[in-house]
Amino acid sequence: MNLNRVGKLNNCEIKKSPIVYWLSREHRVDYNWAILFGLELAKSLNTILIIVFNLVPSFLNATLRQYSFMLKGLKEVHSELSNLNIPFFITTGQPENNVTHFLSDVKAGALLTDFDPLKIKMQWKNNILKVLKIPFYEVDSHNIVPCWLASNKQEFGAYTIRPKIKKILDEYLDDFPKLKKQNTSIDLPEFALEKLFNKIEVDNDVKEIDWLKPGADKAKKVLRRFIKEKLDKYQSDRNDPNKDAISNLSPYLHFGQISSQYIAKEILKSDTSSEAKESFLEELIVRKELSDNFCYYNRNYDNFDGFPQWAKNTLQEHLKDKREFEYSLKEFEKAKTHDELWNSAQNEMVLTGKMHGYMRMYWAKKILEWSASPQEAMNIAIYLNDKYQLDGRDPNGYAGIAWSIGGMHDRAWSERNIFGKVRYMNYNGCKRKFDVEEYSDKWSDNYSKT
Ligand code: FAD
Ligand code: FO1
Repeated sequence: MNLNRVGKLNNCEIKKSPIVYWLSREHRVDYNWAILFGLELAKSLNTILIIVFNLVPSFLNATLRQYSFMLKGLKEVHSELSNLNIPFFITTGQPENNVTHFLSDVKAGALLTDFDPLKIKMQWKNNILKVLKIPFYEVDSHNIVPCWLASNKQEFGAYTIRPKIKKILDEYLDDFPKLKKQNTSIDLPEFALEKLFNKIEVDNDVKEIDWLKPGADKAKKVLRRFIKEKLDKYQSDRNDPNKDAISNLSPYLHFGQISSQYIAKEILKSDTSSEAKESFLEELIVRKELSDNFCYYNRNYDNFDGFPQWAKNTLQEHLKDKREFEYSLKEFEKAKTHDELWNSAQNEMVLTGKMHGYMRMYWAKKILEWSASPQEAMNIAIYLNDKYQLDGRDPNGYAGIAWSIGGMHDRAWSERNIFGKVRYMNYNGCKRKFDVEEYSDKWSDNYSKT
């Protein structure tokens, strides 16, 4: 495999003892480079690979909806790993204690984990690093081009990261080999799904959804349907929330139940126009990898301080502008604004766990327009996004919200009230793009289409 996907986080010497992969972001076996690296390392030392997932009882406002999607997906990972004789353990509680105890219980010779730019993940890793006496490797199986290689700094926008990614993309579109069963005398652990549900401490009022089924197998089915039935119209229809033109792959990508590299390879192989492929891959690769770049190099990805300087200045200058409407978090959450279109987008998210991509921009920009300050708007948008979206709590979400409210990865536009030079969006703009009434009827308060 291409070892550029692996980073070493310390200088400890490897021991001839089991290799432990602490799986956290990539909940799949196929195209999971950490598993392949772990198996190769274990084989070279004549030892075995063991995998552990640490379940935290709460995670960035996630609710039963997202935990259920995640745990059911992990059950499938467990069964696939059992077929390969790879023991898969689940610990519950805080990773700093659990992972270190697990390592000493199995007398581990090295630790691997998934690359993840979120602050909470970096904090977990740093705390473990402080006490670790064995090598600690980080593997990027989320980005096709490893995040730290695509660029060594925060990029200004898609236009600056695109050529950097494209220059080396082909090198990273390699095939994933078929994994061979490993020999182990360790008893394979069970996966007690119900017991895991009992360990989580989350908001049970945000219900599970059933229109999208979790797991790697279902993710591949959703991809196949997208390629067969929707890809050719993606470019023309993707900004129309009334049309079923987008892939719905984001929840699977968020939990690592499918690999973007696998998706890209299937798209490239498909019998579709090169324009359609280009348009989809721009989102899947350039936009998505730009989000990881943003969160990796900007520790303020979730607040006002992380915005570009021009946006901070202009928003600050317009801080005292009169707001015609101002809503509290509760009013936003209950979809009680004066704007039927906004309320419909909020309802779509609350009910289905996935707001259409085009509406997400309108939704977040209106939160800026109707909040006391840009920071408050950020707090409200992140809170709601992370609580209700299946794909929330993700670099794409933090980047999308910072784009909408703080001009991140965008340029200055003509100046106006509240927004200053941050790009504005309005109802009439939506009306020009799609049938606003059809969308509002579908997601208005009677919830009849769910
Ligand atoms: P498709 O159009 O089929 O795209 C395929 C994939 O490309 C997506 O799954 C995603 O990985 C990537 N992609 C598409 N659009 C973007 C984009 N603008 N930025 C980065 N990657 C993109 N995405 C999330 O995954 N989680 C979030 O919490 C999230 N919150 C957002 C909040 C706001 C305010 C905005 C403006 C955007 C947000 N996005 C988020 C980005 C984008 O809207 C979603 O990725 C997309 O709507 C997911 O649906 P899909 O998979 O059907 O999209
Ligand atoms: N990662 C973990 O390592 N352990 C968890 O218990 C866990 C819960 C969780 C719940 C909802 C959610 O959206 C994500 C969660 N994650 C968890 C992290 C996730 O796998 C991703 O790594 C990040 O959210 C995005 O980078």
